[in-house]
Amino acid sequence: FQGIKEGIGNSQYSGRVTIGTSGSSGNYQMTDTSRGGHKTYNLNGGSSGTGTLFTDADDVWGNGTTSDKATAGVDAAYGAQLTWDYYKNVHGRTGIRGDGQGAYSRVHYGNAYVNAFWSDDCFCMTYGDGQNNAKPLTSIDVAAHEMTHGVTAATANLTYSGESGGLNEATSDIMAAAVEFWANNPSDPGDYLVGEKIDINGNGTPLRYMDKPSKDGRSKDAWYSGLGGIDVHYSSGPANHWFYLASEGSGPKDINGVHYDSPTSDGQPVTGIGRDNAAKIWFKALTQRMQSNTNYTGARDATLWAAGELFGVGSETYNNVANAWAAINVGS
Ligand code: ASN
Ligand code: ZN
Repeated sequence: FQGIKEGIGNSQYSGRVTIGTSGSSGNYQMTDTSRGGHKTYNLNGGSSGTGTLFTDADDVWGNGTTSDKATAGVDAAYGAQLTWDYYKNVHGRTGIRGDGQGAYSRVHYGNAYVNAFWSDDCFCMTYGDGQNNAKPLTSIDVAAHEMTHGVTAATANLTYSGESGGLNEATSDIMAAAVEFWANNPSDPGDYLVGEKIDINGNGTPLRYMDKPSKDGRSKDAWYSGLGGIDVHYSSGPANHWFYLASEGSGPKDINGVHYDSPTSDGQPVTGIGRDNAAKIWFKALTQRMQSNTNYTGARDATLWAAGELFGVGSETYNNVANAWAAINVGS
């Protein structure tokens, strides 16, 4: 019997998982036939082309460490699979473009490369191996972040500079958090941190914090007139903060063993609407209202429109969404 398979993957960050594969005994491929044909390739240190498709004789992939090149492939394939399933099951979107077509992933890009990226040109995600080639940037949240750049490009197409660039970055962080919570993987439970698994700072701290973005030393907690002039990975801060506040509300809170304490710029408390509602509102706003030049004020308008459509104008949820914007100094 040849066809759609469920392989076993020993990942680096997410424990033992199942991944969609194809083939038959003695000759399996890391091709996820049930999710648009998504393929995972081994660049093996290269920086162009696709390298080689991961293959395996027994459909058991990776050993949970970097000593097996397939391990990073497992994490990347698993992240892409979760993100596919999240968009399909939660938002009714099948594939990045909504057309059922899978993208592809490339791992082991370059040497000790400490980044990952989406490219619209190849319609693919690429992952470096991190410092000392020891921490591939293939955690669930990073994969979901990169894949979401594809969704943004296919929808609002937020220009990657100025305030729209910050909103583009925030969209990737927001959906990454949503995917991670939705996945509910015991080895990598959901949080409002970005990149907590890949130890990018070498001291165990995450790359970004959504409850209080300024904890990274560079991101902004609230909108200000110069926001559009800073790097998009820092001007994302206020929108990430909006998502945290809209989801969970202000004040101290512990979720899955992580402590959060989210301040508001206006000093007024915010009541959360729950992250599922906040994610639905953001997705609807992104795909139906935001455009390439949408700024923070436009994002507020778009989410309030979405909240009105989903929950009613002037509903409690609608008002809480507005309060979360006021808490990051957008609107009042
Ligand atoms: N990993 C980064 C990102 O997705 C790459 C970049 O700066 N574009 O934002
Ligand atoms: Zn990004």
